[in-house]
Amino acid sequence: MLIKKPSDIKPSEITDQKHYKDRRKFIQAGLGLTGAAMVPGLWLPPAVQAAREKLAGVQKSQYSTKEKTTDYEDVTTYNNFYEFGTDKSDPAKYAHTLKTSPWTLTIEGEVAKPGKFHLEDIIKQSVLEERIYRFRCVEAWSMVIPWVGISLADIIKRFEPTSRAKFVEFTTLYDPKQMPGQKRRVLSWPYVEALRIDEAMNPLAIMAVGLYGEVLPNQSGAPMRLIVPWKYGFKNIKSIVKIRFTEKMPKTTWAAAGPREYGFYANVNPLVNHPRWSQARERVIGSGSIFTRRKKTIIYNGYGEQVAGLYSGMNLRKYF
Ligand SMILES: Nc1nc2c(c(=O)[nH]1)N[C@H]1C(S)=C(S)[C@@H](COP(=O)(O)O)O[C@H]1N2
Ligand SMILES: [Mo]
Repeated sequence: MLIKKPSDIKPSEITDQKHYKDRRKFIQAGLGLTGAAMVPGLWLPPAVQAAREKLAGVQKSQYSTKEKTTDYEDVTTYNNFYEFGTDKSDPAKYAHTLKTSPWTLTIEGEVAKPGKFHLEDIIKQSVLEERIYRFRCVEAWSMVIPWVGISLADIIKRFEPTSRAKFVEFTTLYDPKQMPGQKRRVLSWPYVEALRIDEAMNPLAIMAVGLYGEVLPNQSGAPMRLIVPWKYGFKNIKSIVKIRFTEKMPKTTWAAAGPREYGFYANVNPLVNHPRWSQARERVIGSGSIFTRRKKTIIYNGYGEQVAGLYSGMNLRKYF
């Protein structure tokens, strides 16, 4: 399913790809660098990424917003993926060192059917849907992104969680060779995120394997990342290798790094500010204008109808 038909590949795409790779090798050879070396300040074309592959058989979804989507260029060059550096432009430049195939997903903890699975097999058994979702980073910027995803609930059910499974924990790959940003201790690696199991089973929660109808580019969290559109961006963990079902609330990377700044729930809420900035408004990322568009942030990022019930009776200032 992830394999592109030869007829889909334009000859120009192949030559361009080769050209860029050769160019990169040439630049690096001149500087005496090896393939994975990071060169601050040296511009390298984002097209070092793998050839873009179309995903077949993607269905439309009733959960998609009709808002205008953020340009592909912005979605794939303005990223947070600290495993490849902390600048927004770093992931597009450096994430090509991540090898996304083959990819093994390990299922552990409170489930009847734990094990190691080939991601290809999981995807083959799944319905792929286009889900156009609003995306709101805790840094108060936002995008609208046409993901291609699989219902997280559908995936979870296959492993048959036990009655003790109260939380679902997700872990990103740890491999400093492929993810050079992990050589610096900007976060405690590997990146870990988690949801309460009822949040994970909500129909809005998906595992994204693509965007704009194509295989997920590495900088966007290939080959599979979590998307929970009513929560701040940092919950949307990328390049997942492990899903663990637990009875106790897992320790998550950002909540551990800054417990007063990043809560476990991280539900988008314009009334609960970050200690260092307001969450009332958001900067809409988009090209084509020198003016920065701003808009009001909506509670649960506008998905309250589907998710508010998960938090009824909870104090949202305490459980932020
Ligand atoms: N493994 C991993 N996942 C991650 C991050 C990260 O640094 N590492 N950054 C998070 C943050 S803060 C945001 S805003 C989103 C950014 O996703 P995008 O680059 O696809 O927009 O990814 C989230 N998932
Ligand atoms: Mo973020």
